[in-house]
Amino acid sequence: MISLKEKYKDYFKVGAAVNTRTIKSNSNLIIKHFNSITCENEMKVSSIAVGKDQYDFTAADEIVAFAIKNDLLVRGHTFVWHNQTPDWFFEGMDRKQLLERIKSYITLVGNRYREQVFCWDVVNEAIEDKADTVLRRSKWVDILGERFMDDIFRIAKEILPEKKLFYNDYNETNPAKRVKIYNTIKAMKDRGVPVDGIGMQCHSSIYGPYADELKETIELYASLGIQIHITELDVSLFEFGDHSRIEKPDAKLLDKQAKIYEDYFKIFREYKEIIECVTLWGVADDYTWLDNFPARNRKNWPLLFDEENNPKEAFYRIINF
Ligand code: HAH
Repeated sequence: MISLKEKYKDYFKVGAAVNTRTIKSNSNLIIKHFNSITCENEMKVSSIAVGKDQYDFTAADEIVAFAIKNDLLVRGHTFVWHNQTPDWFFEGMDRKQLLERIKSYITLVGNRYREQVFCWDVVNEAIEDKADTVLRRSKWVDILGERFMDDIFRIAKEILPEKKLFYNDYNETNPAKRVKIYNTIKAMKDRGVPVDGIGMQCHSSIYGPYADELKETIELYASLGIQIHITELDVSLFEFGDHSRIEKPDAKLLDKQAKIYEDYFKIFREYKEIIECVTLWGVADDYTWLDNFPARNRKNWPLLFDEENNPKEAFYRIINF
């Protein structure tokens, strides 16, 4: 069977989110089909900065060693986020102190994985979903101020000048949200802030967003003269907010999913000049974060390979072109 990364070698890198379990349970698939990986959780601040001046690199090191051994690149995910960052990181910090703290954190982690990590999600999900606000309220904004992303990207560029630095977000095709993302990144670029690309997470479902919405969004972001990465692609079988269950997906559902993947990848190929990397948020349906989100313990089947690690209809549709 042809491999994804082979098929797409003239288009973009193909990546998958992994963790310390899946690099074992899905290792054959990862090695055969992908040339980039992202740590699902292991490079998040809460995984590494386990206590004040206490760092645990065990899991991230294990995954990076797997990447080195198998010649895979790594997307770094993520430095600054309102989520999965311990409270003590902010406690008693004024602006100057927090900037110092994040600077030494980025230095420590950025340097440790310098060889293998080719880009970083420097800031994750800073834009608000609700229509009336632009910036999401967070400790970062509270302490550093409205232009905290300027500071963070400048610091990251100083430490990691040779790496591509990304702003990453979800609901990125939503018409109101994408304009806010566009305006924010545009204003940063106009101020000379070193942001190299936008990460479109692409957590989707068979109910959308559809390829035309994706295309409009890619066009909009690309007009900023930056790169785009698809960073967390998966296609849920449930509409967002629907917490119902199914026993096993039937051919009709899997066909709908395959059609979404097919349409998406057609667009991705069209924009290969600006899309450098397309990453799926998992490897195979035997493990996906969507088994616990947004409904706990509700099985989902959002990826290209099934629970037995065999290719699904979606896989065939994206390699047959
Ligand atoms: C992403 N948030 C995060 O970037 C990633 O780090 C995490 O492992 C999973 C998903 C997505 C998200 C969403 O789709 C809906 C609401 C909040 C966050």
